[in-house]
Amino acid sequence: MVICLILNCIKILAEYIMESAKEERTFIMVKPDGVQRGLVGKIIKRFEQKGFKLIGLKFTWPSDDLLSKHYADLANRPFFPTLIKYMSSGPVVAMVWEGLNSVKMGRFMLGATDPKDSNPGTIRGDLCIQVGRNIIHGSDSVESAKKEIALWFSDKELVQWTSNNDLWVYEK
Ligand code: IDP
Ligand code: MG
Repeated sequence: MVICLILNCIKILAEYIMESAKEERTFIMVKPDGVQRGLVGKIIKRFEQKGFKLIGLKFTWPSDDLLSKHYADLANRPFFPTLIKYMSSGPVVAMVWEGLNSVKMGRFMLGATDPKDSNPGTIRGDLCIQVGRNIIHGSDSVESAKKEIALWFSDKELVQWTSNNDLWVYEK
């Protein structure tokens, strides 16, 4: 009786952990060159087809101030001024995608920072050539995803919804 109860508790806990893991979020942004080259639909389609759930979407022309905060970790790099100039040169599409391992898988889907090192089949590997025009951003860790989502979106802009797709994307 007691063993059954303990096993049931473990099962409930495991289910809870799994459900939380499915709620991992990543921040993905189509950069100004991706927008100008008409790649927004193609990029959104890849994340939809993978099975991730769209939680937030914003078409916006970011300020230097917002971009400097977004890329604060790179402030001392020699390419920082040109990076901010590039990223503020036009509108971007900022997105939040949710799903199991969305941060790690999102990075795989993007490919390497420098397109010359990105495998074919990845977004950068298929759709761009130079590191300074690499069309897309994706969070590099769960911690940075949380920071980036909070920087680009207010809580009200993130949509809670149930995707019927999830029944077929996940085992349970
Ligand atoms: P990531 O975008 O793959 O996370 P980071 O190292 O965080 O790569 O760099 C942020 C962005 O800065 C890159 O996506 C790219 O646009 C730009 N960048 C990185 N390294 C260079 C470089 O050596 N020259 C020019 N731009 C660079
Ligand atoms: Mg980065």
